[in-house]
Amino acid sequence: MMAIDEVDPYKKPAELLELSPKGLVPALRLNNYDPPRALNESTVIMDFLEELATSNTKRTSHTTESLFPPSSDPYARALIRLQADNVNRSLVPAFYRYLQAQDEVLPDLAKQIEGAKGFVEAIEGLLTHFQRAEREGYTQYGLWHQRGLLSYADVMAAPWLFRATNVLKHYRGFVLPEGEQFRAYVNRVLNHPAFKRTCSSEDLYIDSYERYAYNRPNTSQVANAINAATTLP
Ligand SMILES: N[C@@H](CCC(=O)N[C@@H](CS)C(=O)NCC(=O)O)C(=O)O
Repeated sequence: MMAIDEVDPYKKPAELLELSPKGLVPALRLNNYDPPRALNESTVIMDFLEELATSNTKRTSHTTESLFPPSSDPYARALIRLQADNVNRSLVPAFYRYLQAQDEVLPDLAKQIEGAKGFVEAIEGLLTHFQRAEREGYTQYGLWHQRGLLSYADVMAAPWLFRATNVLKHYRGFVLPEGEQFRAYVNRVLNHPAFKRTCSSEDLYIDSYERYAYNRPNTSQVANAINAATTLP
């Protein structure tokens, strides 16, 4: 049984710091240990939950619940990991660079335009990975397939595509790139019940991301890392 508690990572409550040393979300408390143990880092948590599901259900091969192609096809699994890697190393930093870009003079929006271009390029980079999966015969891990499931890469991409539709729209007037396949993909992923269960209200996102939109100093470890052009925490 798993319970989702919402905490504010910008306030760093003790209950979060106990689980995640830098006070970043997400974090997972494992109550089946005494005393409880914890894990942090989104990719580590995802891998842990996937392996837990595999061992609990004695899954030896791919079932309809897996985030990955079957273990008998390591190449297909690697393609999904490439997609996810692209989200972590390109899409996420491009999202923050765009949102944090500040232009003093209104008609001169050069930095924000550059930020928007960088974010769109990151989306296009992700799409080339989906197209590659399709081209190489793994259509169910491409954009077009109407599978009922989310893949490991979809789970990584969805929060940022979602924030593009509310936070970036609100603060930057951003609209996601056109394209029938891409829009169908975004709709499918963002409306997936499993993804929707993890979302806060749109107002909460807009409120939390205000610090980035105005690049308020020392209000976020992520923002500081983007400003210093170092790796994200
Ligand atoms: N590498 C970490 C990054 C987690 C992260 O940046 N979380 C953000 C929210 S999306 C956070 O907690 N920010 C608080 C802060 O920047 O101080 C992961 O993938 O779990």
